[in-house]
Amino acid sequence: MNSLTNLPEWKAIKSHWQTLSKRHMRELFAEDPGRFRRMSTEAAGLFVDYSKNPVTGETLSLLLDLARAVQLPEWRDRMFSGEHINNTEDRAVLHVALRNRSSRPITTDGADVMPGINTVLAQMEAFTHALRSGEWKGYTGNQITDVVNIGIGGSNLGPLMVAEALRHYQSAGLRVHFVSNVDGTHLTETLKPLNPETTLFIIASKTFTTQETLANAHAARDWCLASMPDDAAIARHFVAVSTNAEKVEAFGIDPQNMFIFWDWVGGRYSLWSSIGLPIALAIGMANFYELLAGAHEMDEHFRSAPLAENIPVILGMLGVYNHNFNGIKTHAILPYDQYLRYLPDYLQQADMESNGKGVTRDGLPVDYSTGPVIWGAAGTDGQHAFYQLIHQGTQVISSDFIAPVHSHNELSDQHEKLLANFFAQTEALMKGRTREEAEAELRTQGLGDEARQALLPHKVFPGNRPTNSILIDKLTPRRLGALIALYEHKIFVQGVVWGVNSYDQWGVELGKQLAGVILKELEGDARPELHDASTSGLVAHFKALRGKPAAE
Ligand code: G6Q
Repeated sequence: MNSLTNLPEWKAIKSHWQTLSKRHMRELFAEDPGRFRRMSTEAAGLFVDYSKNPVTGETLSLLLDLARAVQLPEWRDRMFSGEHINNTEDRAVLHVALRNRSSRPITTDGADVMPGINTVLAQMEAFTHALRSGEWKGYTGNQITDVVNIGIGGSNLGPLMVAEALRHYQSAGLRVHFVSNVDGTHLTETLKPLNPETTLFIIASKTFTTQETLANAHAARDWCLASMPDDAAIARHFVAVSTNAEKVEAFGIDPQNMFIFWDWVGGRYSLWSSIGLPIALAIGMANFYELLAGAHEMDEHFRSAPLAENIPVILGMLGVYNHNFNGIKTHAILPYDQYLRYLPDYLQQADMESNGKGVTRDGLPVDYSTGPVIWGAAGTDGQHAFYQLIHQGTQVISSDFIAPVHSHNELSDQHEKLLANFFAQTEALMKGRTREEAEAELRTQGLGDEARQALLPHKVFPGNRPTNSILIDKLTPRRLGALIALYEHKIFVQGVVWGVNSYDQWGVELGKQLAGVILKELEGDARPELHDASTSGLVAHFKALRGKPAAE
């Protein structure tokens, strides 16, 4: 029997919720004029309003009691001090060291990791300078104009999201592309407009054994060698980012062109390491350092701010509250900024791969719900698509609304229009629309009694949907770094409460293992006895059709 739900602090929140769940947020706002002031805060350039959650001051203090009961501050300190908190892989979790701009020593297994980190940063800086200045030439003496990052999961989503988020800072002369899917279409379509003589590939893989990445890397090498049939061309057009020097060398990449990182950097937490090389190439090393600095600012806030003022702690505990007490199973990420359109995808992996676990660190099944479903899209597109369900659907969904105060692209009053939608949505989700309000509105439209009564139920909105609002002065590298780090620490907080190891990913490993078995059958003899009837039938059907010409 797991002890979390038996903790007095957990039970106290449960009984508190029984009373509070009968209240509407409208009432909570009406009775407390100081609510916004008290339930909003700022750190590392991010302004966060969490007042539109169904909580009172008492709720927050009960949530912090729970945080203390599960030893959140102690776990946080264990992470920062390099303990092996990733127990199933026996590893430290030190992505915070990668952006430790103070260079304060951070040790794990008795050694300071900072000198190694700074050496790789210097190597990235030199390479970034050489490539962007044109000093680094391709095999035929041409300057590199296109960089293609080949990687998947954690070796793709972070750099992809950040490069897009900071597109404003990218140099016009160097384009960055990302190929992740083993579906040949992804690489083929990406390479179509490119010239091998001016293209550089980054093969990004922590393990350098991932099937999808290696398949794309081999195909990219063939593409290169087709026009420059000399192995020496590979040295000018391929670099690798990995922890596995042996495999990189076996692939044929010169170890001189390899950027290392370490096993204590989880894939989905690795954009701060040399996995961030495509980001640095796209926006320049000075901006990459800014990204790290913003994350470091948030790390310092998380490490030292009192729990009651600590934004990752507050958002993490509110998430637990909404998930486990308010019964909300899905959480939407809604950035009102086109540049942040990959943020929902990135956070989907960060959160769901970290906390989508059904056993505790000690391997005991949990008797409570963990990891919410994370999804979303950039506003206002989402408004014209799925917001309907958030407003009036039968399941309650919580959301984070994120927007910059200043846009990089101020066209007329378009930013005001965008933000008007942002504010209107969070207001509507909180307040809803009562029967009386809906009726009054219908009256103003001059509808007759019968038509009004028929429409009325459809025009009522329950409201009481929790939202957090995050306002960023401007989407700069520094602010983006802080925003990502905020979410990383929020995920950490929730993992500690749920007692899970947020840093392993056995579900991902399973996928890698199973696909390997079936691939052998697709390429050789099918072994129907290995599978259930459906899987065997599908494999056989696929193989039979593969033997015939495709329909035109
Ligand atoms: C992330 C996961 C997973 C991983 C990919 C790629 O935390 O472990 O998404 O990043 O499977 O792995 P490689 O970098 O080893 O190719």
